[in-house]
Amino acid sequence: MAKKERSIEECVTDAASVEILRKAQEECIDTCFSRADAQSVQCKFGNEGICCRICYMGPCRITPKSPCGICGADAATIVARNFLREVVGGTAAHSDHGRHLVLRLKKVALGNGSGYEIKDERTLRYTACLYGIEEAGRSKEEVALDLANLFLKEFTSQEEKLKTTTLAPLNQQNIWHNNHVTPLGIDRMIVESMHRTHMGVDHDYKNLLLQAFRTALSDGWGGSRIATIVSDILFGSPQPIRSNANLGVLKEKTVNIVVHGHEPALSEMLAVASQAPDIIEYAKNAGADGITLAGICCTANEILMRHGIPVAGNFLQQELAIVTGAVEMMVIDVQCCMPGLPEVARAYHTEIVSTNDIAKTIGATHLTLDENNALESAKQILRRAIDNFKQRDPAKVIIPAEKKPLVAGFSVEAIKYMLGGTYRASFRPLNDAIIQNRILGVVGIVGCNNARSKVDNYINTLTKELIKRNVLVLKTGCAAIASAKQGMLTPETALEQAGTGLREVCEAVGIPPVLHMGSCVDNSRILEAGTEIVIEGGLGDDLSQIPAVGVAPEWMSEKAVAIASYFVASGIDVILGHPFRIQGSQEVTGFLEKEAAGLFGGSFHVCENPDAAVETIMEILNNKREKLGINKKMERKLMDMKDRRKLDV
Ligand code: XCC
Ligand code: SF4
Repeated sequence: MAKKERSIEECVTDAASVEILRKAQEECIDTCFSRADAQSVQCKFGNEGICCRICYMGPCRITPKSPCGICGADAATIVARNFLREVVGGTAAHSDHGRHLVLRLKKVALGNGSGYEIKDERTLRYTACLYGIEEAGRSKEEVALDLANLFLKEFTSQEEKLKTTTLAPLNQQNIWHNNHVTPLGIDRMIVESMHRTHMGVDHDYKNLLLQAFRTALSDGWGGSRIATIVSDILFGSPQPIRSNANLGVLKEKTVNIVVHGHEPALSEMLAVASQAPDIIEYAKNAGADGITLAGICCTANEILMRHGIPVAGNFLQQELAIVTGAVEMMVIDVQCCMPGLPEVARAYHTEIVSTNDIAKTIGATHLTLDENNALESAKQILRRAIDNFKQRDPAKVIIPAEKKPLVAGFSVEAIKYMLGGTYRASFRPLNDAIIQNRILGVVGIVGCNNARSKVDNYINTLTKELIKRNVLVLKTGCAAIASAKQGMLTPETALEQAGTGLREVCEAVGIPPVLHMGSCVDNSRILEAGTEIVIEGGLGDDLSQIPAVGVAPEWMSEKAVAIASYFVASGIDVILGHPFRIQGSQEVTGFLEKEAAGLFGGSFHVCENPDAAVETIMEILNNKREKLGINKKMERKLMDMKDRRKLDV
């Protein structure tokens, strides 16, 4: 039975996407939305995690009649193995991205940077200190080389615990130690997990799930954290910066180039190259007014955070950007780039250019970056896009007017600075605001969109309600772009939409109530922020005690599974907008949704709509506040406010 086709308004929320999805329909272009509708009802066994394809006696499925696979694996084993493999997929993606950056840092340190350099020496030296690397009196290259080598060991180490986990609060480290989930080298965690999920190895669902948490920790506190740190060193630590988001950032008279994917190395070079006088000249000679570089997904977040490059959209707008008919080239690298892009592009003049040898797509032009001459390579790509400008068919172009202003760039360093000023940069004012009940807690809303649900709807409904209830919202990934498209990343929004306490703080500090902290690897910044809150004092000894929650409302990728898992293993409760594929086993569900809390202080909660999520989140925050003994003060504060209101009258 085929699923019924959804209306455009059931698929997307923002005006730009509505307009372009309509154009796609009129032009008979298949998109992820129509393909989602065309997929018949999804497999129940797959969805519940009880289909095992791990060996060739199978596939085996668990049914009331056959409660075990051929080898005797029961539902719990099969579900837990599948879950662990998803965590492995996510961890591998983030970490391999991190590894490439470390290798680049090493090249720069050795003097083979070929256009890349150490942009942020302060962060380099600060990081070196964190890891006990001598930096005083040494050149930045010497320090960078030691740091790069130390980071490489984080991937390969066989026996040593992951050093980066020592950046976590001490109590956190003890919790991990006591539960035997402190990760060793990242690569070892991934290989060991693949071994343990092979046919006939680890069958104890709890043992498998603990390994899932351990592997995820090697992502959040390892691969992702390293990716963030090295990106900051090479490309600069983000500072608040203004820009715009949504398809309206594309321009009618410029050559439009959209970068999409995750690794910032090439997009950074393209950002630099797009400003070069010879390139702008080249574009003008081709009859354009200049070049517009815009981003999709996390590449967008990376160059937005550091250069203010506008955002064309999030995950499910990648095809829509092409359907505008105004994109000369889409440059893709790794992760979240749909294999269907070239098919959409065929209807227009857009050229899809893949740039990473580990990620090729049939129908895309593959242009590898010349490692020895990165800037010239980037320029060649841009010239190729400019040459394509003349192929644009004006009759096929519709660029929506819709775009919203935003402020992004909230690295932990930037937040600290905004809160405390140059000389007293610290989280103290935030902790105080939480203790005084002006802010009730901090919620990280992260992750993807999903073509099976209405794009951005859950994310934005939840965000709005939380800031109204005096909760500070931290964002990354496509969830951050969702808020950007709603205009919620501007300080002005605070005045209009935030509750009184949160508004006071945001006004005083000059920040929006929704802070864009970067790409998906930058979820490590949320862990870092939580650590700062713990270290600042007054809100508990580890991340499980602070009033904080993580939410992945519309997630779709294995990376999101890994992220959610390292949040929970770090003691932070995580709300999922739709469940993991674990429902086929009560044991696994019980472990992840209940027992995990006993081990780490946080667990998973499934809330299928934003209203349920708000209630669950407020209850969790309230419980944490109660345990910290800061709720009493809330009553007093509320009384104060009532008194004041009387006076106002
Ligand atoms: Fe991909 Fe990072 Fe998800 Fe967006 S949020 S759809 S993973 S781009 Ni990471
Ligand atoms: Fe079936 Fe066991 Fe093989 Fe899985 S590992 S496919 S349950 S026989």
